[in-house]
Amino acid sequence: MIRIADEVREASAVVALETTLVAHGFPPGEGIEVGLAAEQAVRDAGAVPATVGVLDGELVVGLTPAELKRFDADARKVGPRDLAAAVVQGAVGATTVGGTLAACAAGGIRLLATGGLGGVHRGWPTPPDVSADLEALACVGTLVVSSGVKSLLDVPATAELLETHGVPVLGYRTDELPLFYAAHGGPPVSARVESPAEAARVADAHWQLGGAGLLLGRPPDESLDDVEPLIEQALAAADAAGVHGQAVTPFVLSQLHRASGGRTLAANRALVIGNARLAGEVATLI
Ligand code: PSU
Ligand code: MN
Repeated sequence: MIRIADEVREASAVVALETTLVAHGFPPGEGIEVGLAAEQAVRDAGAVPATVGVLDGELVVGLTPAELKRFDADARKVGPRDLAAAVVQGAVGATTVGGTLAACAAGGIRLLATGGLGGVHRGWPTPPDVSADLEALACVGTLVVSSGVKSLLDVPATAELLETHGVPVLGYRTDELPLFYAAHGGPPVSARVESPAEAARVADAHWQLGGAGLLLGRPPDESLDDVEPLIEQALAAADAAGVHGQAVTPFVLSQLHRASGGRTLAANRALVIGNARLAGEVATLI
């Protein structure tokens, strides 16, 4: 039911990569290219990438490039609740951070890289939408490297919920939780770290002390500081179109890519690759 690639099984430093951003986070074709570039960034840092997805009745940990190409916009978005049905029904299942964390638990993988974590949607409790990423992170002993929480969400509420779940929120050379496209303006992190080695030591200590998941927030290299009005427009458009549940995040991201003239697309791509590289660096030190 779970297939772990030989290279992943044998490596000492592994970074899991998710496939929801590949299938649903970018325009057709571009997501696969971003996924392959993230894999290369992990390798450049000296670690082995394990891209995760459901394919041909198995949860695959370490997709080949040819397999990754099958994760297009027709793929199911697969969170923790969706894994079993996707496996049994032979679906192409693009795993979210939460779904990918289940594979990390099965494969003993200590690092995961993504663009932005899911979280509490704006306006909670209407809709009562909280990403399953948070519950998974609370349970699985993996360090997730992201540019914080996607800013189309209620980021301060998400940070509070992470505290409730005992998830350390580390800032990579920053005191503020990055806001995905923007470096500044987020809630305070629970601790700041200055190097991959320090992040690795904190994660290791957290696990020795009985903790589970951690978040390491890396600010985007180039901060987009004028996206908030576009986010508000995109959320209103989602509402007007009756988009809800799992479809909200992909809908809003693609609206933003269009409305920003591609600037959010370029930023998203760069931050995914940068996060993969940092995760690779930390992985070699754990
Ligand atoms: N990072 C990106 N783009 C994405 C995601 C992360 O740059 O599309 C995905 C991740 O897979 C994350 C998901 O788990 O968005 C959250 O979706 P939701 O809000 O429906 O829980
Ligand atoms: Mn959701």
